[in-house]
Amino acid sequence: MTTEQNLAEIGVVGLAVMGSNLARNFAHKGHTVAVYNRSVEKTHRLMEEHGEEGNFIPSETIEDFVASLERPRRAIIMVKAGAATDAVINQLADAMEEGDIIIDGGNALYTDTIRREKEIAARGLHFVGAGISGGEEGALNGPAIMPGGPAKSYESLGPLLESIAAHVDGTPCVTHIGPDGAGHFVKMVHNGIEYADMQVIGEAYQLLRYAAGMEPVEIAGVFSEWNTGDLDSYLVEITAEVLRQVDEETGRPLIDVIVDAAGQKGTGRWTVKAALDLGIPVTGIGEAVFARALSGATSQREAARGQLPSGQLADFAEEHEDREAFIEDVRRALYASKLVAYAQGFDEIKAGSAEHDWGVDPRDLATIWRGGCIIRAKFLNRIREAYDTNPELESLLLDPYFKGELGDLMDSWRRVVVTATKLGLPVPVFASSLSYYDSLRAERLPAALIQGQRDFFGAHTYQRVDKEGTFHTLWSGDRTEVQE
Ligand code: NBP
Repeated sequence: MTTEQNLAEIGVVGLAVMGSNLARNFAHKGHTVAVYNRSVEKTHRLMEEHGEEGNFIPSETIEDFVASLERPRRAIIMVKAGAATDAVINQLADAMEEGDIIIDGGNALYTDTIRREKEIAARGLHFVGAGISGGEEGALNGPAIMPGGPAKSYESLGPLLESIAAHVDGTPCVTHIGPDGAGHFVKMVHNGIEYADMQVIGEAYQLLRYAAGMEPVEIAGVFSEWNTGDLDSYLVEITAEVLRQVDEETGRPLIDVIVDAAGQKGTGRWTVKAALDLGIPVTGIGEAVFARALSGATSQREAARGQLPSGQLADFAEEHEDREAFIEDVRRALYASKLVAYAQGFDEIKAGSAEHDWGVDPRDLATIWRGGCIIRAKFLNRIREAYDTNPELESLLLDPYFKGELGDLMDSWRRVVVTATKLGLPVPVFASSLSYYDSLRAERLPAALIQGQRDFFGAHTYQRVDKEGTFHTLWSGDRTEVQE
């Protein structure tokens, strides 16, 4: 047990990869940290290996853990999302008192967070669902943090979180996102954007490798070069590292010995499901999630490989004498597709915020995602500027700066999609993003025909371009039009 003089400012429950690193981060910043894990071995290991790094108060029971916290008590849960989180929340709530704050730093589904916030608030406690991005390294050295929950709790929690978050140009990568599930919703969409960003990088790699015939180490050089310009980002940087890696056992590029079936834990899928419910087309994220699923459909791919006809394929060398020009085209196609994916992600956040009345400010996200998190990128400064200029932007793509960029990127983007199609190389996000873009800018969409079909088979009615009202054609009668 602890004395009144020796209480912890913050506590961490769950000392696996994320929790132990987060606890060390708090300790490194001079905070006294209470730590607890269900199985005591992890607590012992943390104390043995890192106990000297700062002031930790380890506990072996949740009651001792709660008693070791100063008031209002602040405890961050870093356990497996789902039932484990519910179990820990209940244990903490039983031991805590009015005004104390429970923070869930795991990757919870935002609807769970909304439910938990209601339940915990009814018990007189504060509940904060906080998205934390940056993986193991971020948790230790500075993550991006997206806390939701009551604004009041941020008064007490904010300075602590700001001290451990990543900082960019002196600004901490954390801010209060909005009530109840806002933080976890925003973290979910962040992960969805991450899926799309990784996929467009993958598509660029695929083209340089299998269209231009470049070796992984050469492509690594291209990505390093790209990382000095508009595409400067953590994901482009680590792509070069992965492509440069040589497998010790075989001497081959590591990329060539990794099975090409991508895993997923669920946040990308959640982003798409939520977007479907909100009616927001996140085509880039959706295609990226499906691309992972297709890559993992190994028996179906095995059955189709070399079996399905390709049709007449073009010869890359014949059509592309200037390899450097093709590489630049691919860079531009990547940039344009990435822009679409971010624009769609921000659309989903805007819609989610409106639906739940969260008041999420897109400028905050562009600011806190610049550091600590997986999608950190220079380009987020531009997004921040876009929303600074016009917080009510209909689409990020309509910002004057990005509109100008797209003007420069368009021809390359179209050429790359055509080339990929002629070579039979899949580019689901490059191609679908271009179709989204062309749909957005289209004078007329075939939706008029769909309305006609719907009216034909189901009397679903339609509106006219030239007058107000709702109309129906008597398709199985004399085909005159009636006004409803
Ligand atoms: P895990 O997600 O692997 O969870 C392991 C922890 O959960 C251990 O401390 C374990 O305790 C505890 N736990 C479980 Br499982 N069931 C429990 C229960 N019923 N009661 C109490 N504790 C229980 O840990 P992680 O990878 O550190 O991630 C923690 C959270 O952070 C997750 O929600 C994850 O989605 C999220 N996150 C992870 C990353 C990442 O890069 N890994 C990034 C961002 C967010 P035990 O030791 O007794 O089994």
